[in-house]
Amino acid sequence: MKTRITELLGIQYPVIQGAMAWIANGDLAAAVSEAGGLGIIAGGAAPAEVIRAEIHKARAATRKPIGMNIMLLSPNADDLAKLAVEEKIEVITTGAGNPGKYLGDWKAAGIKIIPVVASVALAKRMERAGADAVIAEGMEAGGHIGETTSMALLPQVVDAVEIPVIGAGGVGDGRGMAAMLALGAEGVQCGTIFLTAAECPISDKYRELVLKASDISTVVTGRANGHPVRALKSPLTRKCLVLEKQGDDRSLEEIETMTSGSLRRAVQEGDFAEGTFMSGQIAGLLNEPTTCTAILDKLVGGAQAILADRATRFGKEG
Ligand code: TUI
Repeated sequence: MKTRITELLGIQYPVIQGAMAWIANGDLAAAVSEAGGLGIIAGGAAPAEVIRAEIHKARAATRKPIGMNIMLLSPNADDLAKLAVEEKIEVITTGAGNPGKYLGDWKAAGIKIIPVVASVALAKRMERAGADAVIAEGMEAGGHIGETTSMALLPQVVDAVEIPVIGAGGVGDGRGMAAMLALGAEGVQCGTIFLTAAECPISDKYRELVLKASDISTVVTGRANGHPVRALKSPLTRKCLVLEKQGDDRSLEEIETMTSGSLRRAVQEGDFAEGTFMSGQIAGLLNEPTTCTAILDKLVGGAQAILADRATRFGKEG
């Protein structure tokens, strides 16, 4: 499948693996890139030297392009921005903010820049600043999210910019990918689906929760402090919502204390009581453990079959 995204990035399939802090390491990124998509190493809140080691691991495992994500709320974002240039990363995606101040250095280094946006306004600003593409992420996604659904956001971003748009949030199989393409996307970014891959380094408990999830298994916490985060319902998300309702300063401080380090506890320890198991709403569709290669083949093969079938049934000749 060829689009401006496969051309821009030099990849076989227009599928980008979403950056998931503590999860998307060099092994996962290399597995996705080897399978024909674009693997992304998540910077998260990690120090630069930890991410440098992950980049080296990925480079040893694949010669294909690798991306890195910079989460702009990270205290280490400046260091990671420099690291990407030093390590000659091919593609940078950004999340949770406006990467404007870094764009000049990254462009000068020849890095392809693809910010994640949750609004038309930021998409336009990123295009003006020289971004190569944008990822429009709807609130179906896991982790830190905006307010607008993929269905509504994507066509509005597509109409607002000339650069290619990648759709994210809610893609779990070929049908989701075909829907994104129908809305004008030239590629998709998927995170949650990769939690079911054998190459994904998460605790057994995390994987089990994703595979057992239903359509109503996720919830959004953090709206009260301005950082909404979607995760699977758990004892911790329940406590957060109670405290958010109380809304006083002490309750909000208590949330900070309880959630600090909670993603790591979910990923590495499978700690159901005190972990945050970030996930998109599409978890309910994912019921079988699989591999990166099978995920990409099913996504792209499924989307192609749907689009070919629609052309036959709804096309002029059909
Ligand atoms: O960034 C993500 N997903 C994430 S980051 C993360 S780590 C975290 N943990 C707790 C609290 C906050 C972060 C977990 N998941 N996705 C990309 C994304 N970016 N979604 C939404 C946005 C976004 C939102 C507002 C991007 C820009 C923005 O406004 C920027 C501006 O200044 O206009």
